[in-house]
Amino acid sequence: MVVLANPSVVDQIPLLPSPGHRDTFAAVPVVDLSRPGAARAIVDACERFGFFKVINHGVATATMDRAESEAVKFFAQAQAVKDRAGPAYPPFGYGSKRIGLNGDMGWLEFLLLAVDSASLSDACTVPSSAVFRAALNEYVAAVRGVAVRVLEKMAEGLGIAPVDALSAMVTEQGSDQVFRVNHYPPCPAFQGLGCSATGFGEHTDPQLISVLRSNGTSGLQIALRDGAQWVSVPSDRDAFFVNVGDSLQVLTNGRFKSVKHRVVTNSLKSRVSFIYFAGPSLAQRIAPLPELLGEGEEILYKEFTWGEYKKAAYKTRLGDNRLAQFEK
Ligand code: GA4
Repeated sequence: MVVLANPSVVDQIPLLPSPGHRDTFAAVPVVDLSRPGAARAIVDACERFGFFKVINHGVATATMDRAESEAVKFFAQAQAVKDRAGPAYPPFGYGSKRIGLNGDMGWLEFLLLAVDSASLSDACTVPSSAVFRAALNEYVAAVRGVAVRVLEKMAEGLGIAPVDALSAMVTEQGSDQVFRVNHYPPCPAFQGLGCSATGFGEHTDPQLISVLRSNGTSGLQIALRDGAQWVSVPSDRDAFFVNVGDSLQVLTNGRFKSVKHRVVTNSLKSRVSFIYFAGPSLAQRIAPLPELLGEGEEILYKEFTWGEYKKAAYKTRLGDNRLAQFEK
């Protein structure tokens, strides 16, 4: 056996089966945000998959393109320059390959950023380029608007009043919103071997919802039937993809599914994605909404605050079932 004194970084990244054509999720639920049926369609998709695609969202293509091209420029800089914007933990900034604090690794580099109200938090000076910051701020304001509209439609579809019952958790002062820019460079090392490097390992998101937009490179996969099958989501740079997070699963007492997802790297093309994580304030109580409980329906979760959940989440590994310790 050959023992390498200094194994290359790619050896530390777990592998996944390369996606094939048969794994394509052709039936991604599509919600047209401009149509009256949107509320019903969102609820249906959240119950079935915890995942859907949003079209006719009203965000200008130029806003998305500008943010993307500035992100590409940022990641094209020399490693030493990017490292000056790090480390990502704690609590915000540039990171590479290490995800979280407990040893998870992926074939990516990223910016993890705090959002305050509708723009990047001034408390975090990364990214320092005024042009990149302005482009991200414009994008963040727009994507947050999409998240708010989705949460309003969701409340309408669930029949809960007032219309901002869910969205207010995200728009109120002190809400814990996070923005992530991910860059997955191509990884040709395993080309032709039937496997690919893990970009971002399987996990569920802890927040209420996450809103993702990527360039034209595929790689996102979601789990169907509780992880029994992984399907690839065809990329669409003009759309947003929304997934249900753990907190929304609890608020709906399990009616909506916090969907497991992951990213597989492409051997030839780089993938750039933006994800806005809509979280509530640290003090927000997360418990099934009484209006949604049927008569005699059993409450599935112990009560907790978002702050408690977040603290517990940072002690876990990426792929852990974080809700398990809060189940009754
Ligand atoms: C997953 C969703 C978001 O990307 C994130 C991630 C966070 C991080 O990268 O710091 C976590 C992960 C995410 C869940 C468990 C913990 C925390 C890495 C990790 C191992 C920003 C988030 O909020 O939770």
